[in-house]
Amino acid sequence: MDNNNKTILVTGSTGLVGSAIKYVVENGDSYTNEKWIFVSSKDADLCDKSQAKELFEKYQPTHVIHLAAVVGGLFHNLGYSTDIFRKNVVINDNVLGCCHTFDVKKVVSCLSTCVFPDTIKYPFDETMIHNGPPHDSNFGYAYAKRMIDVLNKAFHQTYGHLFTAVISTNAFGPNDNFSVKDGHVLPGLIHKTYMAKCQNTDLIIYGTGKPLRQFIYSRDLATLIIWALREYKEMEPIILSAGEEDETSIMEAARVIIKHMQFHGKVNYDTSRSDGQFRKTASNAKLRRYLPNFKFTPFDEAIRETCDWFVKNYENARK
Ligand code: NAP
Ligand code: GFB
Repeated sequence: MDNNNKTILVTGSTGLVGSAIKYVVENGDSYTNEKWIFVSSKDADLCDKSQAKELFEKYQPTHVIHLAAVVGGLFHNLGYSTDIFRKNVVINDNVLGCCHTFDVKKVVSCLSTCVFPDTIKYPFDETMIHNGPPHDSNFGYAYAKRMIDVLNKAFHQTYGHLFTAVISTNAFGPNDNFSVKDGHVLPGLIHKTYMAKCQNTDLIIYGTGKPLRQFIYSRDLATLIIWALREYKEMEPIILSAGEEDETSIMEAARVIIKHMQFHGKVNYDTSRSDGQFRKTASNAKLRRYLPNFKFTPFDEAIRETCDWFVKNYENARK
């Protein structure tokens, strides 16, 4: 363990991933030499360079976990690519620029497996990020995320900084955005199943249900991001994902949600809606070389916890 005192600033900490990091830290995964600071857009609008600078001046972080971003599921990405690209590029430039100015020792930013090209061989690995255009459904988000990798390399090449990134698969868990319009598939389906059950209506699943995803529970992702901050010394990114064998179809994921929500009504597929990228299978071989024994929460258990959280927190959940 590194015994130097650390002040760790977590941007985007009111979101799905940030709140999971807070949960993990507050439930025991914290060292005495670590001071954690969790911030959101209420503390500073990171699109605004001067607000970003004031935030860094105030907290003087030695380490940063950078999560703040405009984030959404497939249908949000299809509708708002301009806003998503422009805001995320500005947020990332402001945050990494401040990390440079304020001499931050280490930064871990969060990319997504949608950064990978659409047409390359599976599984993706960390060397393939820039090997071709991303899937058209989320090119704005994907290109903005790719630029974090470019900035990390540039800061390393020019100044020797250790600014790195993790690449997460589709995450879910408590405090997710359960908006049917803007959120990701699992929170969207949990919300829709809850409504269909309450209103005695059919559940409509978008698309064919055939696309495949590797889902990750936000609390597992949080544990791995904290590990990366403390232990991962490479500037090159690392994929944080369960194995390829855990790839699940949307149809199967919906079945697990329906079981835990105890929904007994009819299920229909709206095939006029986009399927998005068919698959984005990522290799976790690099992660397994570092952490061969890390245990991911079984999908069934993580979905049960998330459904329970949503029902219990329905009034205040983001939706
Ligand atoms: P989220 O739930 O939508 O949370 C986004 C966070 O960013 C919130 O805390 C929000 O603050 C903050 N934020 C947004 N705009 C901001 C601004 N202009 N200034 C300051 N803060 C701002 O997102 P998430 O799912 O936790 O995602 C966190 C990170 O993981 C993102 O970088 C995302 O790209 C990455 N990631 C997510 C997934 C996934 O499936 N969710 C997968 C791969 C990678 P407020 O609450 O104050 O608005
Ligand atoms: O999580 P999601 O919205 O985004 O999942 P991606 C989209 C898949 O789920 C498509 C199907 O195949 C949809 O047709 N689906 C079925 C639904 N029902 C629903 C529903 O009610 N809501 C939603 N949202 N989808 C995102 C990227 O891709 O992955 C982001 O767009 C990000 O940029 C994220 O990288 C991790 O998995 O397709």
